[in-house]
Amino acid sequence: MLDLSPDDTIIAISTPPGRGGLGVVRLSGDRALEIALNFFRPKKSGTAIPPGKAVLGNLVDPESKRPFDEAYLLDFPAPHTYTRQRVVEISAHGSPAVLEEVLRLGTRFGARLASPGEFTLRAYLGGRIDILQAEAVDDLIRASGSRAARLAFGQLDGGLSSRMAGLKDRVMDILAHTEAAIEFPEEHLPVSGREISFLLKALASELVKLISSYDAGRSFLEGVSLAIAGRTNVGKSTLFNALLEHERAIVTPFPGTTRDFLREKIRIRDIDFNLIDMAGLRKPETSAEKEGIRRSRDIAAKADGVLILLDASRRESAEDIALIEEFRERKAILVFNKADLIPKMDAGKLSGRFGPRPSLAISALKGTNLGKLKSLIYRTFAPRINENEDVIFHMRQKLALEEILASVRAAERLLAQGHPEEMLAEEIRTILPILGRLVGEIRADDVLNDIFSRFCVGK
Ligand SMILES: Nc1nc2c(ncn2[C@@H]2O[C@H](COP(=O)(O)OP(=O)(O)OP(=O)(O)O)[C@@H](O)[C@H]2O)c(=O)[nH]1
Ligand SMILES: [Mg+2]
Repeated sequence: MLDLSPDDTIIAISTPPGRGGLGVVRLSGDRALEIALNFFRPKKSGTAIPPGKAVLGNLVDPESKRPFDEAYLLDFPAPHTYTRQRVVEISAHGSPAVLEEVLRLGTRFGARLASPGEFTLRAYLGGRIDILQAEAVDDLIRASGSRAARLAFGQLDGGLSSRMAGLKDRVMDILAHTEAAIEFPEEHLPVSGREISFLLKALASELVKLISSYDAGRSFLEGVSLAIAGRTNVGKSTLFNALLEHERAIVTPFPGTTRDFLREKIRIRDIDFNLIDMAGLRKPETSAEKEGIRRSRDIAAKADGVLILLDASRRESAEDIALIEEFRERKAILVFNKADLIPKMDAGKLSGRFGPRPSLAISALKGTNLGKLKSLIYRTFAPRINENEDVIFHMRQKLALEEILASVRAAERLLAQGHPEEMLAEEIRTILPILGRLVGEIRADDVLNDIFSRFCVGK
């Protein structure tokens, strides 16, 4: 559970685990500097620590008085800091042994080891950022590419928060109109039902837009999952390896080679694709293969996109057609493999058969057209995001917005059915606490737990 009373001083290594040129330990809390000065000695003795300025010194074992590293100390007094508390950063060499010794000494002199995301939690509790911004901190750290990072930073900078503030203004406006309609007698109605209906409709369409940005947002952040589906022996594993540019999956001339699925990341331009190789789809010969095929179908059904791989050196069969049919409703590319051999398959007929669908002939073995395939994958499956538009990255945000949308729809119905304005106002008022929880104005501890448990320690 999170510690929601930020009274004690916390300490953590803020740089990633492992060895490096530099390693940073951070403390936050009233006693941060006092604790650090138990084991940090400025080179120039007797100097006071000036706020916000790096001071060179030694890290010293307080018992033996022996220095164990040289380090810079930075003291940031409250309240203009990340956590709004006093923050002290110690930059030493990036040696796990040194950094752990600093942690040990820090806790010995009264600091507590920080839990994941606890610095950011304090920034939220201290009112420096809202919950959307706290989520964006983690998104920024995890961002898979520069575009995702820019989007996350935009949210950290308050972009999404001000969008939500805008939503709240709209809701308040509608509420004011509705309440005015309650207060004024019929004949002096300053606002008409039509006006309120117009405002509700505009609000609903803004919500729909934000909600529908979730899929693109999520694939932006986590990558797009892409399953290579096809019958046995068409060259799925060969293509998987060729796209990864290393021999990850086993390839043999015998059908039924792959049983368990394999998942690896490839990067095309600024997007990560999670590529999945899997068992060939056919009538299984063993129970292991049967289970492999069951899992493969399951994965292909959940993937964001499918590469339907066909062996073009063989005449199309009923199974090939059934396979294309199976993915009829999915975002997919038809890939005709083994183009280095004499073609037997009527590619034109197959790709035309199920409506317009991108297709390409390749040779996974010889590497022919793999560059073109990558471009086609990007064009077909990369999320389309206009960087000037807000996107949401989290299911939590999507669910809250859907809840709000449901209230707006309910209000529209009440209005259309001519129910009294009091009922309308009551429905609209239910939106405010949902918005409050969404941005964190209303604290929901279970939500906080959920969000911060995903963070890394030291952030
Ligand atoms: N000529 C030619 N042979 C290929 C090509 N791609 C794959 N092969 C061969 O086809 C055979 C099967 O390749 P795999 O990659 O194991 O096929 P798979 O679809 O993963 O097969 P399963 O895992 O059994 O479903 C191997 O002998 C490959 O060398 C290609 O583009 N051209
Ligand atoms: Mg295989």
